[in-house]
This record gives sequence, structure tokens and C-alpha cells, in this order.
Amino acid sequence: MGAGTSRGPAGARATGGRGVKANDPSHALGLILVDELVRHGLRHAVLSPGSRSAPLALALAERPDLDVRVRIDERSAAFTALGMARTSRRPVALVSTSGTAAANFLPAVIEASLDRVPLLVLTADRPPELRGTGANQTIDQIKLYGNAVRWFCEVGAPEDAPALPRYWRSAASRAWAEAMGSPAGPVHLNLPLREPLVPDEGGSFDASLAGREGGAPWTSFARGVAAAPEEEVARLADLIQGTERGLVVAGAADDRDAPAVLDFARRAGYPVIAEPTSGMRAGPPAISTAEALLRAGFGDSHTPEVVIRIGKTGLSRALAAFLERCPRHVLIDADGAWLDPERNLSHLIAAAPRAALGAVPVDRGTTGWTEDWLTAEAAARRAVDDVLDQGMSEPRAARDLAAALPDGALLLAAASMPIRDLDWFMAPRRGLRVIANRGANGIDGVVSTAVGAAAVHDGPTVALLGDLALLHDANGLLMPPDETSRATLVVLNNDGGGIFSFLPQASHPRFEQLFGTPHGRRLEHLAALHGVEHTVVDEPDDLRRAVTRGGIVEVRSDRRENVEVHERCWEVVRRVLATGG
Ligand SMILES: Cc1ncc(C[n+]2csc(CCOP(=O)(O)OP(=O)(O)O)c2C)c(N)n1
Ligand SMILES: [Mg+2]
Repeated sequence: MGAGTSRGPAGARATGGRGVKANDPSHALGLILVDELVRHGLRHAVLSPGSRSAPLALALAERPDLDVRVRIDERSAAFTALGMARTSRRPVALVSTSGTAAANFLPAVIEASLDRVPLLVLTADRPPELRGTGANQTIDQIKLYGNAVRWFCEVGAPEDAPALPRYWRSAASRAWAEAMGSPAGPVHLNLPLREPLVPDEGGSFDASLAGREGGAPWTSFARGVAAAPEEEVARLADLIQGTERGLVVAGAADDRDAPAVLDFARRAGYPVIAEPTSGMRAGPPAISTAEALLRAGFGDSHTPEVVIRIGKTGLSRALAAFLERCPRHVLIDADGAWLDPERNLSHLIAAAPRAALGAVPVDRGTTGWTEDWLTAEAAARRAVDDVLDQGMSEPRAARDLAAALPDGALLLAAASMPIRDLDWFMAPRRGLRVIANRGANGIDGVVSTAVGAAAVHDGPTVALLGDLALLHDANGLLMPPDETSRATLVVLNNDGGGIFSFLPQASHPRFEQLFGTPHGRRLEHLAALHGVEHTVVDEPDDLRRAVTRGGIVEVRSDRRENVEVHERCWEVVRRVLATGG
């Protein structure tokens, strides 16, 4: 990667800090920011081509210890970085040139903000003298992402002054700390850069670039697992010890809490309504058929006296209505996040669920209440599985995919029916990590998120998504030819937005035009354009074989039939509960 190479691999020498030379202020800023972030643990960067950002691109590319990926489309770049950061739980650097390039990051920045994914957004900008003048490719980038970032810093135009390298290292340290703070999320450094943008061989930069000795960060940052105050644990323990009819509801949560929460649930005798992203749908007392049970009215006779909730729910109207009725509703969240769409929280405990629930002494074990839920789960599971076993369908594809993936696989589920089908039909299992962009529930960026996740996940990575989600992020397939992706995209192709057929507008005379939006596109053509494998799967056995093959695996479906198979599942569970078995 071209410029600056006459000085050898400048980035590699920058790691030690001593004796590193920069040729000009923009060059120095690029080298120092990247060096400081690497000292904190940066391993991956995604960038898009541009001139103003050249000092950053070159500094990143010169580091042998960094994985740098390039995407032509900035929206796709941002979701690729999001997929990497979500999967690795570590900040990923995202770099753009000035102008609308930076604006295209917004959807992914919003998702990162709402779902607490650490991202380091580095936007190159024009220096102050060119702003507001009609200068080329210049927009107002100050606080471009509004409240969606944890921290914004207008870094200012670099100069050759002794105090500046220390300021840049400190700012990079703070960016890292804010991204990994409580709550984690995106940060935005806006970097006005003056020419020369490619190192000036004849130039000089005199201030020392040295970082801390031994490759240490300028200001290191550590965040521990948030414990609950002792009195709060004691109050929680009283409540739980005194309440047999309790339930754990685990939504989109940190799956590292799963072992401690499941252990707590077993000790307390509380069933766990476990959404797939919680990592808690892993055998008893996890309930995998909550949707069918609640739709069948099981919750009317089994209203808990206390709900302990972990993470964000929102996939199910039936669950939302159920939560509204629960008299005591405790949310335990490591950041104390206000997750309360039902406006019914009675307690919010700002602590890591594994710390708070792990500290609660209770040893009630299985009770009649637990048995009731587990018996209903077993009956509903059998009934739903019998319906799904009758032939290929969208819910069956979701169920079978989750069951067929090998241990160590990662499954990304797209909004909005794929993640619901997974929630409503996936059987309990261990060994599978399920992720989803649930912060804003967008259908955007799914392909890119999957490709990013696959880049850092050590095992098979598969996405389950709809046809509109695929087409919406078709540019996610626009990768350099030498970058082979290990992601498999299982596309439920119902020629439009299947979710809308479940909603009241389904009977509107202009439904197809306004909501269904059939496109008639042949996915094999998209696959061919990008040199990606494409397979159509009709038989359930073929799906199982195809899931880790890579490329696009298409399951064709019909939106009307899809509504019918869902209805059959709900109906059969209603009947089974009514007849007591
Ligand atoms: C960026 C964005 N635009 C629009 C929506 C609204 N929306 C929700 S689901 C959906 C249709 C999704 O269709 P598809 O991906 O084919 O999945 P299906 O509903 O057919 O399962 C749309 C447009 C959204 N969630 N995000
Ligand atoms: Mg669709």
C-alpha cells in the first residue's frame, strides 16, 4: 500500500514509539491514532476509499497486526464493522472520507448505539478554512450522529506542536474507553486533515510521536462486571424466597450471563422464557414455545407473581401483553438501561445479571408451578413439531436451521419474521450462538453484518434472512475478490415482505403495492453478479446439508401459505391445552 514505504513499514516501527518519524502533521495524526488504538487492542478496521481519509487508510494498512477490510459502500462498511464488533465484543475501527460517505454510517451507528456495540467511527473532514465555503465534498460533520454516539470529539486540524501527539494518544484512549464503557457503543472522532494527505517525502514533523514504554496504552481502561449492592441483593433474595410463582424472561441479552441465570432459575424453580439471542434456550427450565402457549391463553391461568427480566424483549405481542399483567417486574441490566416498553417495571437493578442472580441464595428446586410450565412446554413442542414436520415452510426452515448447525456455529437472524420464527419455533439446544440486530430492528445491513461476523467468528457463520433484507443490502456482497467469506445466507424468499401478511393491512385492496412489495427478482442473478454460490433448497434434508456450504441458500415460500402454517401451529397448541394433553 504505496505511499510512505520509502521509510519502510512506518506502522510497525510506530508500535515501539521511539525513533518513529512522520513527514507531516496529517501523517503523524494517522500514525499515532492507529498506534494508540492498537495498543488498546484494536485488531480490525473497515474502510471505504477516499482521498481525505488517506492518512488514516495508509496508517491502518501499514500495520501488520491489523486486519483491514475495504468496502466500496459506506453503509455496508459500517454494518460489516458492526458485525465484527458485535461478534467479538471489541471495538472495530470504521473509517470514511468526508461528506455523504460519513452520513452513510448512520444506520449502523444507530444500531450500535441501541444495542450497545462498541464502534470507533473515524471520519475524515475538511479543515475549518474549507468549511461552509462550498468546498468540494464538504458537509457539516460536527455531531453528525447526534445522540447516537457515546462520545463525539472534533479532534481539530493536526499541527506540528509538542503537545499534540500526547493529546491524540489521550483522545484515542478516551475513545476506546467510551466505546467499552457503560453502556458500550459507538464513538465518533471527526478528523479535519490538511494536505499533504499522502506523506510528503520532503516534509518533516518534529514533535515526538512516542507512546508509553513497552507498547502500553496512554491511558489504559478496564471495566469490571457490575455487582449489585448488598442491600439490593438481600431485597431481591427476600422477594424470590417468598415467591414460588416466579418466571425469568430473557430477551436479547448478553449470552455470557446464561449459565448463571439458568443456574439461578433451576435453584428458584422458575421457568425461563428464553429468546434465542439470550443463549438461555438450552434445555430445562427454558421454555421454547412461549409464543404458542401465551397465544393459547396459558398465561391467564399461569400469571407469575414476579418476573425477573434479563435483556430487551419485543418480538412478541403476546409476551408484551403478558408482561403488562405481571404485578412485580424486575429488570436486571448491567448498564441500568431503561428497557420498559410496557411501562410496568417495578424494580430496575443496575448490575450484571450473572453477578446479581448468582448472589441470590435460593434452593427451592422444581415445584408444581415449574412442572406446569415444563409439561405445557413438552406438549406444545410435540404439537408444533408435528405440524412443522409435514413439509417445508419458513418456520420449519428456522427450526431446522437452528437444530442442524454444528456446535460452535454463529447464527444471525434478521428482522423481522426470521428472528420471530426462530424465537417461536427453535427448540432448546446448546452450542449455538444466536445474534441479531435488535437495537433498531432494521432490515438494513444484514448481509454486511453476517459477512463481518463471519470474518471474526471462529466457526461456521450463517444468516437467516428474508428476500427484502437480502436485496436491501445487496452491496454487502460487494467484497474484494480475494476476500472469501465464510458466511452462508439462508434466504427465505417469499417475494416480498411476509410480515405484513400477519398485520391488519393484509386485507387492504392495495396491499401488494404498498406493503407486500413483490419484486420478482431471481436471486441466482444476484449471486452470479457477485460470484457467490447459489442453491435452491426444497427438501428439509437438503437444507440441513446446505447450511454451512457458503453463499446463498434459497428457500422459496409463499406469503399466504406462511400465514396458514403459523395459524395451524397456534391452533394445534390451543387444542392440546384445551384437552389437557
Ligand atoms: C431499514 C428498514 N426499512 C423498513 C423496515 C420495515 N420492514 C419490516 S419487515 C419488512 C419486510 C421484510 O421483508 P423480508 O426481508 O423479505 O422478510 P419477511 O417479512 O418476508 O420474512 C420491512 C420493509 C425495517 N424494519 N427496516
Ligand atoms: Mg420476504
